[in-house]
Amino acid sequence: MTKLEDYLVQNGSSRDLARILLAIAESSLSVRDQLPFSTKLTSSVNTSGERQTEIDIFANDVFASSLLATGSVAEIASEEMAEVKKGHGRVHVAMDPLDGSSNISTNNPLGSIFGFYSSALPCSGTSLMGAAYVTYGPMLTLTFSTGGEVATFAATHSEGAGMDFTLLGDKLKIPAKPEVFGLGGQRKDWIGPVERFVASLEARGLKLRYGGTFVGDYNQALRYGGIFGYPALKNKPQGKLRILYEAAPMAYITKHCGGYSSNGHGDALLVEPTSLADSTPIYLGSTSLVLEMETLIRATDPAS
Ligand code: FDP
Repeated sequence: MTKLEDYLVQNGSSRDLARILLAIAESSLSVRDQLPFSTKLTSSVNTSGERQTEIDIFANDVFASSLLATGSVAEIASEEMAEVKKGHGRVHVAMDPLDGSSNISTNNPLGSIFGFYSSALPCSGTSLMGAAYVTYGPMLTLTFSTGGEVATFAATHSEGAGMDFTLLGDKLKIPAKPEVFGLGGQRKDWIGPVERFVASLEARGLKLRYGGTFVGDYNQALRYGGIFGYPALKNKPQGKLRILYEAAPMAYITKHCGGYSSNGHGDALLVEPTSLADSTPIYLGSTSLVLEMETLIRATDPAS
Protein backbone atom coordinates (compact mmCIF):
# COMPACT_ATOMS: atom_id res chain seq x y z
CA MET A 1 0.00 0.00 0.00
CA THR A 2 1.50 3.31 -1.09
CA LYS A 3 1.97 5.89 1.64
CA LEU A 4 1.62 9.60 1.02
CA GLU A 5 5.28 10.41 1.65
CA ASP A 6 6.42 7.75 -0.86
CA TYR A 7 3.89 8.80 -3.48
CA LEU A 8 5.01 12.43 -3.29
CA VAL A 9 8.56 11.35 -4.15
CA GLN A 10 7.48 8.90 -6.86
CA ASN A 11 5.18 11.33 -8.66
CA GLY A 12 7.78 14.11 -8.71
CA SER A 13 5.96 16.70 -6.58
CA SER A 14 8.20 19.64 -5.71
CA ARG A 15 9.79 19.58 -2.26
CA ASP A 16 7.75 22.63 -1.29
CA LEU A 17 4.42 21.05 -2.22
CA ALA A 18 5.41 17.71 -0.67
CA ARG A 19 6.20 19.40 2.66
CA ILE A 20 2.98 21.38 2.49
CA LEU A 21 0.81 18.34 1.73
CA LEU A 22 2.38 16.33 4.54
CA ALA A 23 1.72 19.22 6.94
CA ILE A 24 -1.92 19.39 5.80
CA ALA A 25 -2.35 15.63 6.24
CA GLU A 26 -0.90 15.72 9.77
CA SER A 27 -2.97 18.75 10.79
CA SER A 28 -6.19 17.28 9.42
CA LEU A 29 -5.85 14.48 11.99
CA SER A 30 -5.80 17.07 14.79
CA VAL A 31 -8.83 18.85 13.33
CA ARG A 32 -10.76 15.58 13.10
CA ASP A 33 -9.82 14.67 16.69
CA GLN A 34 -10.92 18.07 17.96
CA LEU A 35 -14.26 18.08 16.14
CA PRO A 36 -16.40 16.59 18.94
CA PHE A 37 -15.09 19.09 21.49
CA SER A 38 -15.17 22.46 19.71
CA THR A 39 -18.50 22.85 18.00
CA LYS A 40 -19.77 25.92 19.89
CA LEU A 41 -20.30 29.26 18.19
CA THR A 42 -17.97 32.07 19.28
CA SER A 43 -18.80 35.77 19.28
CA SER A 44 -16.34 36.52 16.42
CA VAL A 45 -17.17 36.66 12.70
CA ASN A 46 -15.03 35.62 9.72
CA THR A 47 -14.18 37.62 6.58
CA SER A 48 -17.51 36.58 5.05
CA GLY A 49 -19.41 37.99 8.04
CA GLU A 50 -20.35 34.52 9.33
CA ARG A 51 -20.18 33.63 13.05
CA GLN A 52 -17.14 31.46 13.68
CA THR A 53 -17.29 28.23 15.65
CA GLU A 54 -14.47 27.19 17.98
CA ILE A 55 -13.49 24.50 15.46
CA ASP A 56 -13.26 27.07 12.62
CA ILE A 57 -10.68 28.95 14.70
CA PHE A 58 -8.92 25.76 15.83
CA ALA A 59 -8.65 24.45 12.25
CA ASN A 60 -7.38 27.80 11.00
CA ASP A 61 -4.68 28.00 13.68
CA VAL A 62 -3.53 24.38 13.32
CA PHE A 63 -3.23 24.57 9.52
CA ALA A 64 -1.67 28.05 9.54
CA SER A 65 1.03 27.20 12.07
CA SER A 66 1.93 23.84 10.54
CA LEU A 67 2.07 25.36 7.04
CA LEU A 68 4.31 28.21 8.20
CA ALA A 69 6.56 25.69 9.98
CA THR A 70 7.31 23.95 6.65
CA GLY A 71 9.41 26.96 5.60
CA SER A 72 7.88 26.62 2.11
CA VAL A 73 5.12 29.19 2.46
CA ALA A 74 5.36 32.82 1.35
CA GLU A 75 1.96 33.82 2.72
CA ILE A 76 -1.25 32.26 3.93
CA ALA A 77 -4.66 33.79 3.29
CA SER A 78 -7.62 32.21 5.00
CA GLU A 79 -11.36 32.68 4.98
CA GLU A 80 -11.06 32.77 8.77
CA MET A 81 -8.35 35.50 9.00
CA ALA A 82 -8.69 39.21 8.30
CA GLU A 83 -4.98 39.53 7.42
CA VAL A 84 -2.56 37.23 5.59
CA LYS A 85 0.24 35.57 7.57
CA LYS A 86 3.69 35.92 6.02
CA GLY A 87 6.38 33.23 5.77
CA HIS A 88 9.80 33.00 4.10
CA GLY A 89 9.08 30.37 1.43
CA ARG A 90 7.81 30.46 -2.14
CA VAL A 91 4.26 29.12 -2.10
CA HIS A 92 1.25 31.40 -1.65
CA VAL A 93 -1.45 29.39 0.11
CA ALA A 94 -5.15 30.28 0.21
CA MET A 95 -7.32 28.10 2.43
CA ASP A 96 -10.79 27.52 3.73
CA PRO A 97 -9.74 25.64 6.87
CA LEU A 98 -13.22 24.31 7.60
CA ASP A 99 -15.67 24.21 4.71
CA GLY A 100 -19.35 23.58 5.38
CA SER A 101 -19.67 24.91 8.93
CA SER A 102 -23.43 24.38 8.91
CA ASN A 103 -22.73 20.63 8.85
CA ILE A 104 -20.84 20.66 12.17
CA SER A 105 -23.85 20.41 14.45
CA THR A 106 -25.54 17.77 12.25
CA ASN A 107 -22.46 15.51 11.99
CA ASN A 108 -22.46 15.55 8.20
CA PRO A 109 -19.31 15.76 6.06
CA LEU A 110 -16.99 18.75 6.36
CA GLY A 111 -13.95 19.75 4.37
CA SER A 112 -10.80 21.86 4.20
CA ILE A 113 -9.71 23.40 0.87
CA PHE A 114 -6.25 24.64 -0.14
CA GLY A 115 -4.90 26.41 -3.22
CA PHE A 116 -1.14 26.59 -3.80
CA TYR A 117 -0.37 29.67 -5.91
CA SER A 118 2.90 30.83 -7.47
CA SER A 119 1.92 34.54 -7.32
CA ALA A 120 1.09 36.99 -4.56
CA LEU A 121 -2.58 36.87 -3.55
CA PRO A 122 -5.09 37.80 -4.84
CA CYS A 123 -4.54 36.25 -8.29
CA SER A 124 -6.47 34.01 -10.65
CA GLY A 125 -6.45 30.22 -10.73
CA THR A 126 -4.00 30.33 -13.65
CA SER A 127 -1.28 30.79 -10.98
CA LEU A 128 -2.19 27.56 -9.21
CA MET A 129 0.57 24.97 -9.11
CA GLY A 130 -1.45 22.59 -7.00
CA ALA A 131 -4.60 22.24 -4.93
CA ALA A 132 -5.89 19.91 -2.24
CA TYR A 133 -8.95 19.19 -0.16
CA VAL A 134 -9.62 17.16 2.95
CA THR A 135 -12.94 15.38 3.51
CA TYR A 136 -13.99 14.68 7.10
CA GLY A 137 -16.60 12.02 6.41
CA PRO A 138 -16.86 8.34 7.25
CA MET A 139 -13.24 8.36 6.08
CA LEU A 140 -10.70 11.13 6.50
CA THR A 141 -9.30 11.65 3.01
CA LEU A 142 -6.85 14.00 1.32
CA THR A 143 -7.36 14.58 -2.42
CA PHE A 144 -4.87 16.62 -4.42
CA SER A 145 -3.02 17.36 -7.60
CA THR A 146 0.40 18.96 -7.88
CA GLY A 147 0.09 19.49 -11.61
CA GLY A 148 -0.45 15.93 -12.80
CA GLU A 149 -3.01 13.33 -11.87
CA VAL A 150 -5.47 13.66 -8.99
CA ALA A 151 -5.01 11.17 -6.15
CA THR A 152 -6.86 10.44 -2.89
CA PHE A 153 -5.26 9.18 0.31
CA ALA A 154 -7.15 7.90 3.37
CA ALA A 155 -6.02 8.10 7.00
CA THR A 156 -5.44 4.57 8.28
CA HIS A 157 -3.96 3.13 11.47
CA SER A 158 -0.28 2.37 10.99
CA GLU A 159 1.45 -0.70 12.38
CA GLY A 160 2.82 1.49 15.20
CA ALA A 161 0.71 3.84 17.27
CA GLY A 162 0.18 6.57 14.68
CA MET A 163 -1.76 7.13 11.49
CA ASP A 164 -0.66 6.84 7.87
CA PHE A 165 -2.17 8.31 4.73
CA THR A 166 -2.56 5.40 2.32
CA LEU A 167 -3.37 5.60 -1.38
CA LEU A 168 -7.08 5.03 -2.02
CA GLY A 169 -7.18 5.98 -5.70
CA ASP A 170 -4.97 7.67 -8.29
CA LYS A 171 -5.49 8.94 -11.84
CA LEU A 172 -8.99 9.99 -10.76
CA LYS A 173 -11.31 10.98 -13.62
CA ILE A 174 -14.75 12.54 -13.50
CA PRO A 175 -17.04 10.18 -15.45
CA ALA A 176 -18.25 11.71 -18.72
CA LYS A 177 -21.70 10.13 -18.30
CA PRO A 178 -23.39 12.19 -15.57
CA GLU A 179 -25.56 10.71 -12.83
CA VAL A 180 -25.89 13.37 -10.12
CA PHE A 181 -26.32 17.09 -9.61
CA GLY A 182 -26.34 19.47 -6.64
CA LEU A 183 -26.69 23.23 -6.52
CA GLY A 184 -26.55 25.54 -3.51
CA GLY A 185 -28.89 28.31 -2.49
CA GLN A 186 -32.65 28.30 -2.98
CA ARG A 187 -34.32 27.39 -6.25
CA LYS A 188 -36.49 30.54 -6.22
CA ASP A 189 -33.30 32.65 -6.15
CA TRP A 190 -31.44 30.91 -9.00
CA ILE A 191 -31.06 32.84 -12.22
CA GLY A 192 -33.41 31.66 -15.00
CA PRO A 193 -30.97 29.53 -17.04
CA VAL A 194 -29.85 27.62 -13.94
CA GLU A 195 -33.42 26.85 -12.99
CA ARG A 196 -34.21 25.68 -16.54
CA PHE A 197 -31.04 23.60 -16.72
CA VAL A 198 -31.80 21.84 -13.43
CA ALA A 199 -35.33 21.09 -14.65
CA SER A 200 -33.82 19.46 -17.74
CA LEU A 201 -31.41 17.40 -15.58
CA GLU A 202 -34.35 16.15 -13.54
CA ALA A 203 -36.20 15.28 -16.76
CA ARG A 204 -33.15 13.29 -17.88
CA GLY A 205 -33.25 11.26 -14.67
CA LEU A 206 -30.15 12.63 -12.91
CA LYS A 207 -30.33 12.30 -9.14
CA LEU A 208 -30.15 15.22 -6.73
CA ARG A 209 -27.25 14.97 -4.27
CA TYR A 210 -26.91 17.95 -1.96
CA GLY A 211 -25.60 17.88 1.60
CA GLY A 212 -24.49 21.49 2.10
CA THR A 213 -20.70 21.07 2.08
CA PHE A 214 -18.85 21.99 -1.09
CA VAL A 215 -16.28 19.23 -0.58
CA GLY A 216 -18.83 16.50 0.23
CA ASP A 217 -21.11 17.46 -2.64
CA TYR A 218 -18.18 17.79 -5.02
CA ASN A 219 -17.13 14.22 -4.17
CA GLN A 220 -20.47 13.05 -5.53
CA ALA A 221 -19.84 14.66 -8.92
CA LEU A 222 -16.25 13.38 -8.96
CA ARG A 223 -17.28 9.79 -8.22
CA TYR A 224 -20.50 9.47 -10.22
CA GLY A 225 -20.19 12.16 -12.88
CA GLY A 226 -22.42 15.20 -12.93
CA ILE A 227 -22.34 18.78 -11.78
CA PHE A 228 -21.98 20.66 -8.51
CA GLY A 229 -22.55 24.38 -8.41
CA TYR A 230 -23.18 27.37 -6.28
CA PRO A 231 -24.92 29.53 -8.87
CA ALA A 232 -25.39 33.20 -9.52
CA LEU A 233 -28.47 34.20 -7.55
CA LYS A 234 -30.95 36.89 -8.64
CA ASN A 235 -30.04 39.00 -5.60
CA LYS A 236 -26.40 37.81 -5.37
CA PRO A 237 -24.95 37.69 -8.90
CA GLN A 238 -21.50 36.72 -7.58
CA GLY A 239 -22.84 33.68 -5.76
CA LYS A 240 -21.39 32.64 -2.42
CA LEU A 241 -18.18 30.67 -2.85
CA ARG A 242 -14.84 32.49 -2.56
CA ILE A 243 -12.59 32.49 -5.63
CA LEU A 244 -9.25 32.06 -3.89
CA TYR A 245 -10.18 29.76 -1.04
CA GLU A 246 -12.80 27.55 -2.65
CA ALA A 247 -13.72 27.98 -6.33
CA ALA A 248 -10.28 28.14 -7.99
CA PRO A 249 -8.65 25.26 -6.03
CA MET A 250 -11.60 22.97 -6.76
CA ALA A 251 -11.61 24.10 -10.41
CA TYR A 252 -7.93 23.10 -10.57
CA ILE A 253 -8.67 19.63 -9.20
CA THR A 254 -11.56 19.34 -11.67
CA LYS A 255 -9.34 20.21 -14.62
CA HIS A 256 -6.78 17.62 -13.57
CA CYS A 257 -9.39 14.90 -13.44
CA GLY A 258 -10.66 15.67 -16.91
CA GLY A 259 -13.63 17.86 -16.00
CA TYR A 260 -14.43 21.51 -16.54
CA SER A 261 -15.36 24.43 -14.27
CA SER A 262 -17.13 27.61 -15.27
CA ASN A 263 -18.30 30.82 -13.68
CA GLY A 264 -21.18 30.72 -16.17
CA HIS A 265 -19.33 32.69 -18.83
CA GLY A 266 -15.99 30.92 -19.17
CA ASP A 267 -13.27 28.91 -17.47
CA ALA A 268 -13.43 29.48 -13.70
CA LEU A 269 -9.63 29.32 -13.49
CA LEU A 270 -9.44 32.61 -15.45
CA VAL A 271 -11.57 34.59 -12.99
CA GLU A 272 -9.46 37.44 -11.55
CA PRO A 273 -10.26 38.35 -7.95
CA THR A 274 -9.64 41.95 -6.94
CA SER A 275 -9.72 41.17 -3.22
CA LEU A 276 -9.03 38.13 -1.06
CA ALA A 277 -12.71 37.71 -0.28
CA ASP A 278 -14.21 38.01 -3.79
CA SER A 279 -16.79 35.37 -4.62
CA THR A 280 -17.92 33.89 -7.94
CA PRO A 281 -20.70 31.71 -9.29
CA ILE A 282 -19.16 28.30 -9.90
CA TYR A 283 -20.25 25.17 -11.77
CA LEU A 284 -17.91 22.16 -11.79
CA GLY A 285 -18.05 18.58 -13.01
CA SER A 286 -18.38 16.50 -16.17
CA THR A 287 -17.21 18.64 -19.07
CA SER A 288 -20.21 18.27 -21.38
CA LEU A 289 -22.69 19.12 -18.62
CA VAL A 290 -20.82 22.19 -17.39
CA LEU A 291 -20.39 23.44 -20.96
CA GLU A 292 -24.11 22.98 -21.53
CA MET A 293 -24.87 25.07 -18.45
CA GLU A 294 -22.38 27.73 -19.59
CA THR A 295 -23.95 27.89 -23.06
CA LEU A 296 -27.41 28.43 -21.56
CA ILE A 297 -26.19 31.20 -19.25
CA ARG A 298 -24.25 32.93 -22.03
CA ALA A 299 -27.27 32.80 -24.33
CA THR A 300 -29.32 34.62 -21.69
CA ASP A 301 -26.66 37.17 -20.85
CA PRO A 302 -24.40 37.41 -23.93
CA ALA A 303 -22.89 40.75 -22.88
CA SER A 304 -20.90 39.24 -20.01
P1 FDP B 1 -21.13 26.79 4.81
O1 FDP B 1 -21.83 28.10 4.57
O2 FDP B 1 -21.92 25.84 5.68
O3 FDP B 1 -19.71 26.96 5.31
O4 FDP B 1 -18.40 27.49 1.82
C1 FDP B 1 -19.64 27.74 2.21
C2 FDP B 1 -20.65 26.60 2.17
O5 FDP B 1 -20.96 26.04 3.39
C3 FDP B 1 -20.27 25.44 1.22
O6 FDP B 1 -19.50 24.44 1.83
C4 FDP B 1 -21.59 24.92 0.77
O7 FDP B 1 -21.55 24.32 -0.50
C5 FDP B 1 -22.45 26.17 0.75
O8 FDP B 1 -21.83 27.13 1.59
C6 FDP B 1 -23.84 25.91 1.28
O9 FDP B 1 -24.61 27.05 1.15
P2 FDP B 1 -26.22 27.04 1.19
O10 FDP B 1 -26.55 26.69 2.61
O11 FDP B 1 -26.59 28.42 0.84
O12 FDP B 1 -26.72 26.02 0.20
